Amino acid sequence: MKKITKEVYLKWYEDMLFWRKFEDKLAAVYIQQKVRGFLHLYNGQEAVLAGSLHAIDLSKDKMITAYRNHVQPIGMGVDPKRVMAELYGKGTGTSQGLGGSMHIFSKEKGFYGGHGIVGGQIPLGAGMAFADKYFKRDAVTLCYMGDGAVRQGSLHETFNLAMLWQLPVVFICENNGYAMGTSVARTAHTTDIWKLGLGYEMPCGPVDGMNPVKVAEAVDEAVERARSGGGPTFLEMKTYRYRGHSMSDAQHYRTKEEVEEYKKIDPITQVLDVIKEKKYATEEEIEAIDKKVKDLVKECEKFAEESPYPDKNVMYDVVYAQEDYPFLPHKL
Ligand SMILES: Cc1ncc(C[n+]2csc(CCOP(=O)(O)OP(=O)(O)O)c2C)c(N)n1
Ligand SMILES: [Mg+2]
Repeated sequence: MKKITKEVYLKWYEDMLFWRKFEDKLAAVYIQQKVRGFLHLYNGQEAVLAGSLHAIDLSKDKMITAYRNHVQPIGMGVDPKRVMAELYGKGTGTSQGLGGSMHIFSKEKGFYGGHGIVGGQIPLGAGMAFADKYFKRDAVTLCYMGDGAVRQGSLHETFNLAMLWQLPVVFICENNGYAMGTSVARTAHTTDIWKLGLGYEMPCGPVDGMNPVKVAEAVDEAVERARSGGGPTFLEMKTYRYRGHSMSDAQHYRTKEEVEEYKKIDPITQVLDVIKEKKYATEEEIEAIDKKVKDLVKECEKFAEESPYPDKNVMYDVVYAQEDYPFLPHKL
């Protein structure tokens, strides 16, 4: 695994803080009705992304996830200004403002969405890995899902084929304890989700998803296995989301105390503690990072606010009538 140096800790701190503040800003502008529709925020789960990014090769590896998907593309290299513009429904957004919150996508940066159907991305992730294996491309796919997705038939059918064909994919369940308002314990006999891999003889295990070091180590091992032809892995990241399922969630299913307990092991605080303890940065240097993050969030907001809505003619480019289906080449 690439060494976890001082620079990595500082990058983790800056990245995770930026993702957190970016989404805090989204929550604020959502209340002002500048961002509409559904909005599912990632606050609390940032270590899963930070650790994963350390373990992959951004120049060739790929990522696909569910609808909690604003910060992953940023981690993969998509311009955050364009992500915020997409959420505002503006023409400068990643999908010209036509996708919105649940549908961020960037083929160029290896980020394949953004999927609103629970469990829908699981077979797609395996399909991406199948294509890479078939065309002999050296790439690994990270396929994320929530704890609510693992009881879908799509996961089980996919696990079977992914093992049969030894696909270069890492399945990562982000177990944040709840599927909307339903706790894992209310929907399954076993709350150890990682054990689902055992039935398929897929390498699997639990991971502390609040600590980017633990995440990086586990994902690195899985990515190396996939890259060297060893097939898929299933990891269960034990994590937590601080905000509601979406912005309209009154959160009657959990206590404030429970949320506060998890904030004690907050991933950003954990990383900052190491930075301070090992003297990786002075107070002034940390303040400079905080300011940089704040300024970048402001820049994203300004860009989204000032961008124009998509031209009406765009509608004619994405809705089409096909007369001799299925033989016409698909034009987007
Ligand atoms: C097939 C399907 N069934 C139900 C829904 C409604 N739904 C949206 S999110 C969600 C909960 C999923 O929870 P989880 O997989 O744990 O992800 P999290 O929101 O915690 O990230 C449900 C049931 C849906 N979008 N798709
Ligand atoms: Mg969940």
